Amino acid sequence: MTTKTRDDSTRPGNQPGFAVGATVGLLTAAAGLGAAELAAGALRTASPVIVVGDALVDNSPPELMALAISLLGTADKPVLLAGIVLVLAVSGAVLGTVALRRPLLGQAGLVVLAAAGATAVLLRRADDPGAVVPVLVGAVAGAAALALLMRSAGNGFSTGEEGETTVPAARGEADHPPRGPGRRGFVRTATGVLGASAAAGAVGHWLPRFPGSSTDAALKLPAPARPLPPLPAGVDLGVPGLTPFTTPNTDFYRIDTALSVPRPDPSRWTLRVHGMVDRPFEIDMDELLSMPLEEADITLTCVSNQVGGDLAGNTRWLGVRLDRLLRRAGVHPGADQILSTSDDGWTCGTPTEVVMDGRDALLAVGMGGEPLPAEHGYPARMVVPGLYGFVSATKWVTDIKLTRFADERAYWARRGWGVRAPIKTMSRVDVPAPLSRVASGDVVLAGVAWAQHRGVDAVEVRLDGGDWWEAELARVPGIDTWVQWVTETSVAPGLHAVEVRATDAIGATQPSARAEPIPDGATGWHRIRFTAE
Ligand SMILES: Nc1nc2c(c(=O)[nH]1)N[C@H]1C(S)=C(S)[C@@H](COP(=O)(O)O)O[C@H]1N2
Ligand SMILES: [Mo]
Repeated sequence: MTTKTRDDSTRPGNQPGFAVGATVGLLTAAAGLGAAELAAGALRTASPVIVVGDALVDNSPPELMALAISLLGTADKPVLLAGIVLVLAVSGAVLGTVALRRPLLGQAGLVVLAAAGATAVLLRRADDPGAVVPVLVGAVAGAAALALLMRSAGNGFSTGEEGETTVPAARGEADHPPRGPGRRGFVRTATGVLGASAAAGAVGHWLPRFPGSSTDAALKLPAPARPLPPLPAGVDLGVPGLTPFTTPNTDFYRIDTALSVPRPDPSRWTLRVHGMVDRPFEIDMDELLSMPLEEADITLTCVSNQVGGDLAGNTRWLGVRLDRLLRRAGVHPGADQILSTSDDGWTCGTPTEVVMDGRDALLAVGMGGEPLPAEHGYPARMVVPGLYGFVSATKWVTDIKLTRFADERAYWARRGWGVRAPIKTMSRVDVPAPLSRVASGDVVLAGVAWAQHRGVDAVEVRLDGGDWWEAELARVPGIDTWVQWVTETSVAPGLHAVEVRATDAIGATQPSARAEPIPDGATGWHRIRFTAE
């Protein structure tokens, strides 16, 4: 041991400082998390962090969730999970500091944390009591790491060399034989615990992706019985910076309450259609794929989309018509709600009359020429043109029950969101990008507009609050997709504002009044500013 090290570690009473306590605690938390993750991976059950996150999502006020989605969009999940890990880390640091002085209190704190975690898991996963095992494994690993680290810290920081054997650690509780391995020994133990925790966590994370547990691309989709013609030339204006007409699957926005992506096995997947029907039935993937598949171009939109937001995507879907499945079941009159449930228990209420009115409402199995990606509902999801996703687009769907709005309410309806939610007419400026700089003189203005299942008749633009003029519209394959728009104007150097508004095919122009997304979709004109120089 060098003199320097000795000086640093010789504190009054030879008591390890806060930094050591915090390190012990953080590593205890890391060990617990790593072991839990490993157990969850090995048992193919949910990670406790995810389950606690699910419980938080389910029980958080709808206003908070709306705020999180609109502020963070797709990043809401990683932020929530990072928050949980952070809370655990801070608790660990506090616990470690306490433990160095009062070891029993430290272990008791660990028991309390584990009990809280176990309770959350048992409440949220009542259907799967095995999900509590990773919490217990994590608690045991945490306790072991805590004991190990405390012994090592006690040894390392009681500077018992050359006859100083009589100096006890604080209050004698962390008292250990002073011929310990010293500070370097503590660092070694700490590094070992950290390495083992990280390795366990990484392996646990990687385990569920073993071949056989993940089922992506296992599905071979037959060709559509009624293929659509290729998209008409001219759907894409090709303006740089303008949202492409077709959204690649990898860029498609993702919104859902699932903190870990459900991965139902298509060979075991079934859809049950029941409730207020004459002939309830259950259908598996083979039978579903033996039915005629159709294609439809549909722009999906999230109700949480703010004016100017990007929670919308367009693609060519492939699936079985929902009205065909419902006719097979024979829907009772009065069953005004299609209550669909996903593999992970999320529910969605869709007006029956909308699905049955002849539009291309699909039980989709493919998008963008591929099976649905896991994040977008593999192996099957609903898509209904004209309705926001939260009332129509159930991913990982396994159950469809015909019922009445008066009798049952779906996930978001119970949380204060709308029950019938047709997509509101919306338009957005993509070019110039908000707050960008462009050369003065002629500038191109471009964007997208949508009014699904009504169609967009006109898009108007104005500069700096002046007169509205009509933009040029690109072609569209039908009334269920967005449309690109483009126009040109001439601007002097300086700061400028562009506003846009769309009129649907019924003749209704987007209102200027701003409304928040909750309960049934935002309104208002999108306005961007740019500088010409
Ligand atoms: N199972 C499940 N399906 C769901 C949701 C969900 O939370 N869980 N969210 C819905 C919402 S709010 C929207 S906007 C769309 C988004 O679909 P996407 O993620 O494929 O873009 O999925 C819908 N389907
Ligand atoms: Mo949504």
